[in-house]
Formats: sequence, C-alpha cells, structure tokens
Amino acid sequence: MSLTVAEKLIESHLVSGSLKRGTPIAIKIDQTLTQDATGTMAYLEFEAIGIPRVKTELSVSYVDHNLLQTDFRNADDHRYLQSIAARYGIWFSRPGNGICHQLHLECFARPGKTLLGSDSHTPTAGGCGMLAIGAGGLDVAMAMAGRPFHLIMPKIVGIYLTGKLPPWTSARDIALWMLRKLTVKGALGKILEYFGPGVKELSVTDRATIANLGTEMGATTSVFPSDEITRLWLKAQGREHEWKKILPDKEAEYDEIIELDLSTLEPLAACPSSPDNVKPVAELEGRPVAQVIVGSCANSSLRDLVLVSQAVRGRKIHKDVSFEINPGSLQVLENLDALGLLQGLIHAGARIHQCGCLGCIGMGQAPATDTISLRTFTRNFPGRSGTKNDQVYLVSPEVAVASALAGHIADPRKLGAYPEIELPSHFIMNNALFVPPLPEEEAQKVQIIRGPNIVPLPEFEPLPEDLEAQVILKVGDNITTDHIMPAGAKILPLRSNLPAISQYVFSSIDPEFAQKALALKEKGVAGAVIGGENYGQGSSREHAALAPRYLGIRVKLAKSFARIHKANLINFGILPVTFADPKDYEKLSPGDTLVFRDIKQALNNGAQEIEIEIKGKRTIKAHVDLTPRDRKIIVLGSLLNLAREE
Ligand code: MIC
Ligand code: SF4
Repeated sequence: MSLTVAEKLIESHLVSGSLKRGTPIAIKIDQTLTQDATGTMAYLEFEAIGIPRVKTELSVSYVDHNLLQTDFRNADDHRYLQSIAARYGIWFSRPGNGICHQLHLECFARPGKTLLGSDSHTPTAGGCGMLAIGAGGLDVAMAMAGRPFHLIMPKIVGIYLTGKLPPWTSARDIALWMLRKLTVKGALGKILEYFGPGVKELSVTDRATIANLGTEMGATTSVFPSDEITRLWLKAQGREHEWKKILPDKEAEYDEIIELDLSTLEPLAACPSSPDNVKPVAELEGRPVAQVIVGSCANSSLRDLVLVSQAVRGRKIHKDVSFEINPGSLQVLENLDALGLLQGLIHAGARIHQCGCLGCIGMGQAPATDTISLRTFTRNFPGRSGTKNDQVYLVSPEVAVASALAGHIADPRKLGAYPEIELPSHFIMNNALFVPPLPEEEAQKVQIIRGPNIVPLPEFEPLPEDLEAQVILKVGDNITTDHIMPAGAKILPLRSNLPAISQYVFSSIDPEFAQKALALKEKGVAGAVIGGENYGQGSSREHAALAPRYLGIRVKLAKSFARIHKANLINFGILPVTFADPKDYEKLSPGDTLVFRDIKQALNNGAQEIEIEIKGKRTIKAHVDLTPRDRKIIVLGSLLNLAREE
C-alpha cells in the first residue's frame, strides 16, 4: 500500500485502530515535552498516577513561559520542575535556555518518531519529519507513564508546493497564505502534509515555522518529509546519525490537495485580532507602528535573526519604534554572535531580550495604548498582548524589520537587494542550561521541592445519573482559550494553584463568572456554558477545562469544538456536546437550566444523540461525538480516575 509521510508515521506507532479516517486510534509516544506554564500541572498529574520513572524514550521539561520573577511563585515553580525532572528521569531546560519548540528542534527532534507536548505548537517538530502533536498536560502525563495517546484518525491534506519564494517573502508568508485560505478552523480534524518540488526550497527551520502555524488553522499536526535537507540540519546539529529518510510513496493518496506555487507569494500580514485576518502588506503600508518584535516559537531561529541583522546593516531603527528581539534559544544567540551579527542588531538600536516566550504570552512587552505592534508571533487574539483593545499584526521577520526601520508598516521589497542568508554547516552547540536526567538509583533519592504556591489537585466526582446544569454564560464563535483562561504576567504564576487561577475564568468577558459559578456550586447546582463554532481554539492549556470544572461547570454545549480543548474537557469530566440543530443556539440564554435525564446511562449505552430539556421551555437535541473511552472518562469524572481504575 502506498502511504503519505503522516500515514507512515502513524502506522509505525499504531497501538490500536487503523488508518481509517474518523475512527478512534491510539499511538505509541516516543518523546514528550512540557513547558513551565502547563508543566507544573502535568507533573502534579504525573505524580498522582504514581509511576517511579518516565517510560518514554525521551522526556524534556522546558522553562520558557513564566520567566518574570516578580515574586517567589514562578521561581518556586521552576525549582519544583527541576526537582521533578531529576526525580523522574527527565531532561531539564533551565530558564533562559530558550523556547521549548526551537530547542526541541535543535536538540531532540528525530525523523520517524512521535512527540506529544503540553503546548499547542508542539507540531513545530513536524518540520523535521516527526509526528508531533499538542495535547493537554494530563495526556502528556499519561504518555510519560507509557500509555498511548488517543485521537481520532485525521484526514490528511496534501499541500503541493511548487516554485521558489520571491525575495523578501519567507515561510511565514506560506503559513499566512494557508491561514487566509483555511481560516482558524479549516484544518480541524486534519493533518497538513507538505510535499512536492517546492519543499526542497525550504530549510528545516522554515518548515518548522509552517508546521508551527498549522496549529492556528486547527490542524492536529503538520508534517514535512525527512529528506537531504533534514539530514544536513541534523548534521549541523551534530546528530546526523539520527537521520532517517521518510518520503511519501509515489502513489500516496491525500484526502484533499491544496496547490501553492511559491513564486506567486507576496508579503502578507494577519491583521487584528485573529491569525486568519490576512491581508497583503502592500495594502497596509503607511500605518504608523510603535513596536516591532521578532521572536516566538514560530520565527526566532538563527535564519530569522541573520536576515534581520543583515537587513539593518548600516541603518538605524526609527525613533518612534521599539524594536525588540526575543531569540529562540541560547544556541541561536550564540551562533548569531559568532557570525558577528549580534553587534549589527545592537548597533541599529534593537532591544535584545532573553531567550523565551516573553511578550508572546503577555509576559511583558505589552504595547502602548492605541498603537500598532508588529510581531512575528503565533497569535494575535484580542488582549493577549496584555493591552486592552490591542492592535497586533502577525508578520514575517522581513516585514518586521522593514517596518521597524520605516516607522510604519512597510513592504520589505522596497529595502533593496535581498540579503544572502548563509548559515554555518555546523552550529556551535550550547548545552550550558540543559540538565540531563539522573541515573535511576540517584534519581530515586531526589526530594521534590514544593513552594507554597503549588497546590495539589482536588478529587473529581463521577457524573450523576441525571444532570441539571444552569447556563452561566453564552459566547459566540471562535472563543479562544485565552478568553476562557487568560494568561499574562498576573495570571500565569497561578498555573500550579487551581483555586487561585479559577477566579479568572472568563474574566475578560464576564468578570463575575467565577463568583456566579461558585455560588451555584455551593447550592449543589452544576454550571453550563453555551458556545458557538470552534469553541476553545488556541492553546493546549488544560486550565481552560480544569478551572471551569473546579468552579462546578459540567457541561459545554457548542456548535463545534477545537480538538485539544475538547480533549481537555473530557479529561476533566466536562461533557462537551454539540447542537443537533445549530439554530437552537439562538434559543438559549444565561439562567436557563439544562436537564440531561439518565445521562450516565445514555453515555454508557453509546447514545449518539440525546435530548436536553430546557427547564420550563422546550426540549432540544444534541450530538454526543465521543469515543467509548471518552464516555468512560466523563462518567468516572476524570481521566485520572480512569488511570487509577486501570
Ligand atoms: C500559547 O501560545 O498560548 C501557549 C502559552 O504556549 C499555550 C500553552 C499555555 O497556555 O501554557 C499553548 O499554545 O498551548
Ligand atoms: Fe511560547 Fe508563544 Fe510559542 Fe506559545 S506560541 S510556546 S507562548 S512562543
């Protein structure tokens, strides 16, 4: 049988199921990654499972999100994570080493392997011929415990690339072109696989940029073949022996094909405030810009910073622009310096920050009121930057640097000749901030260090026979996890403290949400939320499920759900159901009580459709799109309860 790259990767890891689209499958996970903002919870869960050492080939714990240390809390979390890594056989990447996805690509990504990460941009490693998937922390904890990862076999979309990128366009423009075409929900339930002659025009970090941004289209993951370019990348990283050729078979069949001739691309930008609000830069030119940042897991590789440095040579940053560089990793920073190109950035007036996520998750770098900020980041969801009514545009490093020089949104093609980007054939390695796992005997003696902000997980009650839930909030389409559980410098330090972080659920939409939910919970009444299409898009943060559950939410009734968020809801015993008739959405309002009779029995019996009585009004129908395993988890109250039972 002829197979695509994604099919080869899945087939070689299948634990149960088949390649039949839309059916439940389970795959073996070779590697895991966590980051500090989701990691504390993931390791609390891992501890609760009670396994003496990770069972994966490789697990890495990165600290890259919560780098601001305005009090003891983040620093305590970092110490907890380091002690957990030492105790359980996990690599530890210390604060300042860089962004998990960039570092993983450099140091650990391996063609032919699977990676599960508690961060939605884990697919970045798909640029290196891996099957890399983002998931909630509990799913990653289960994978560290040696359990397979469960998902629905996605459709595989082939993106056939031909031609060559014109000067001053880059991988980001390919991703933006895709976002414009597919929107933020167009790749739900799909894997995006890039193939065709155009693929060889792209370096591994270009591919990683594209795979990274597939997340913003809702894709399960994105994959590239592992070819000669992959081999050279691994060689430059001193890991050529880990290379393995993985190409699609000649007769491989894709479920859909999208064609893109790279030579037709022009510089693009995602306008405020959604990654799919894409327009040509030529149409936006002239809008004044106050801040430009090059960074994030999508665009902070050595290639990107070399380009930026070459472009500013002999020029100065515009006086009204704060031009900021967040290098992806220490390796990137050190190699840039060794090439003599860091100085050029400094000389032109760039603000060089430490390696990490920083402003991408609202940890500093908030823009000024009513000003435009251009960023090479992944997401421009409203308010994510930390400033109300922010105007964040997502752009390539090329557009970023041209605009930083001009003081307004500028078409980089006007900068003149496109710089030659030559990268070393061997990178300088930097492992100063990596701590390797300890041998088992030593590891067992390690004491876990817990600060006062680290609060153990509560118990999760099983589902009652009949469920009554009062609607607390009704929201529209494309609600992001940043709406449900905001991030930023004030809230992120609470990631290991569920009671405290729960106070901020939906705080940007309804500041009284938590109070209302807790008042109902005290009366023994469950809560419900009504959503539109693509409910829960964005981050993998399980706090967006865990915190509502803590507040007593047991039902989410929406038009459709984003993949990771739906999995997180299930993992924490919240019932995700969809309207059988989307028009019923209009008929519901806050205050309505939803009655689910014999819900436990219906789930156990595998019911695909259930009736919901809206108390005192009418009855509507809802779809229950859940696997037998999902149903079991919801009935038991959480995946942890299932893990303990097993
Ligand atoms: C993000 O980009 O939104 C994050 C912060 O990296 C999240 C994870 C988190 O909320 O901790 C993600 O993408 O999964
Ligand atoms: Fe970090 Fe931003 Fe990437 Fe999330 S999207 S991992 S916050 S750099």
